[in-house]
Parts: sequence; C-alpha cells; structure tokens
Amino acid sequence: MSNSNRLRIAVQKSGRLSDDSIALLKAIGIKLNIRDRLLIAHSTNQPIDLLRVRDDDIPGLVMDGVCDLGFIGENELEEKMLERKAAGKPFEYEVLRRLDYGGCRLSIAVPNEMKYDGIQSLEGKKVATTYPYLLERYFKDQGINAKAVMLQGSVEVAPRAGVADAICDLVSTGATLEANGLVEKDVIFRSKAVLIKRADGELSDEKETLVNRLMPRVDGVLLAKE
Ligand code: PRT
Ligand code: ZN
Repeated sequence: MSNSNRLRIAVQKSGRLSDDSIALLKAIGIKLNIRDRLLIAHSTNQPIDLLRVRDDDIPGLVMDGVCDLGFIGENELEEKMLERKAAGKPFEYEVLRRLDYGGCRLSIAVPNEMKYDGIQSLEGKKVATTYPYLLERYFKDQGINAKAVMLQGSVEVAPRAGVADAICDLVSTGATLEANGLVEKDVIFRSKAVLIKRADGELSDEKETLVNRLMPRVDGVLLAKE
C-alpha cells in the first residue's frame, strides 16, 4: 500500500503516453527530476513521486492502492479491469479526467481477400488480439461464437502466419493494417489517455487536498489546448 505521505503517481516509463503525461505534470507546475534508468522520480517542489513502469502494470498498481494516481489508456484500463474482475481481484478506480492524447480505437480487421458481411462472418473463427477480455465481451454482446487468441505482439501478422483468421488491435492512422494487407471492419472500443485515482477511499486528507488543488490546473491546461 502507498503509506508514504508523498502522492505516488504511476506513469508509463517509455512509450506513447510517457511524453504527454510528463508534459502535463510539468505544465501544472510539478518540477520533476527524471533520470532515465530509475523507477522512481521525485518532484523537487511538491510531495509527489512518480513510479515509472510499463503501462500494463498501471491499472493494477492503482487498483491495489500501491499508487494513488495513474496515467493510462482506456483500452488497457478496461482490459485489466475485466481481467481482475474475472480473477476476483480489486478492480475499482475513479477517472479524474479524460485527457487529450493517446487517442486510438480497438478494431477488428480482416485480410483483404476475406469475404466479410459483418461480425457474423467471424462465427466459429479465431481472432488474434492483445485484448481478449474486451474482444470476448464484444463477441458476447453481439451473440457471436468466436475465439480470441491472445498474442502480446505481432498481432498484425497472425492471419498471414496461419495463427488466426482475423485480428483485433489498436489503430490510429491505419498504416499498420494497410501494410499487412488487412482492412478495418468494426470498431469495438474508442480510447484516450485518462488520469485515474484509487477508489478505495484510502487517500489521506493531505493527499486529497493536494489532488483537489492540482485538478483545476489540469483543467486549465486542457482548456488552453482546445
Ligand atoms: O512498454 P509498455 O508496455 O509500457 O508499452 P506498450 O508497447 O504496451 O504501449 P505503447 O507505448 O505502444 O502504447 C501505449 C498506449 O498508447 C496504448 O495502450 C494506447 O492507449 C495508446 N495508443 C494510441 C496506441 C496507439 N495509439 C497505436 N497506434 N498504442 C498502440 N498503437 C499501435 C498499434 O498496436 C499498432 O501496432 O500502433 C500500431 C497502429 O498504428 P497505426 O498508426 O499504423 O494505425
Ligand atoms: Zn504495454
């Protein structure tokens, strides 16, 4: 648990959300001394520490109360929430703000040559994805009997490799799908980065006051960019 008096914020160490998340913290006046290799970065002007980790770990760190706040993509957050719920682990959190970066969609895509007349074309098929819980929820909602095949990487080559019939992956420009001979068909989830807070009511009064002081500044930064 986060017993320290310092507010602990989880951010992606290196990846698509890192720079924007750090830039936002700096823009709201938090001075940070980040050293590339270190897991922890201390603020020099606020009682705040950053925990720099893989994005996959951020939902769990907040839901387990190890970190007080976290910056994370809604896709990863929702997937981990479903996974933890299924495993009987704490899965609660509070969204403080939806942010203006990290935008993408989780979409089903099929090979160019595949005949596709809507989601029912996937009946009985295998679909490779890094987001099996989100995908299986979608299949269930649509009443489709298809199988999500979990792949941590190289999802876009799965059909060519004969591992799956179709894929379900994150898309932003669509260039990756095109380069791999795939066509986007159904958007199953739209995502942006969010700032989340632990929801177990365990934040000390001091930390709660600090968060309440910071949030209007976040709103100011978001407004200024609109
Ligand atoms: O190392 P770590 O585990 O922390 O990082 P990661 O490799 O898991 O994640 P990272 O940094 O790639 O992405 C972090 C988050 O950024 C994601 O969870 C999304 O919320 C968000 N995001 C926004 C994206 C994209 N856009 C995106 N385009 N994440 C991944 N992609 C990938 C996608 O998987 C595909 O391979 O980019 C490719 C498609 O891009 P286009 O432009 O060709 O369509
Ligand atoms: Zn990751």
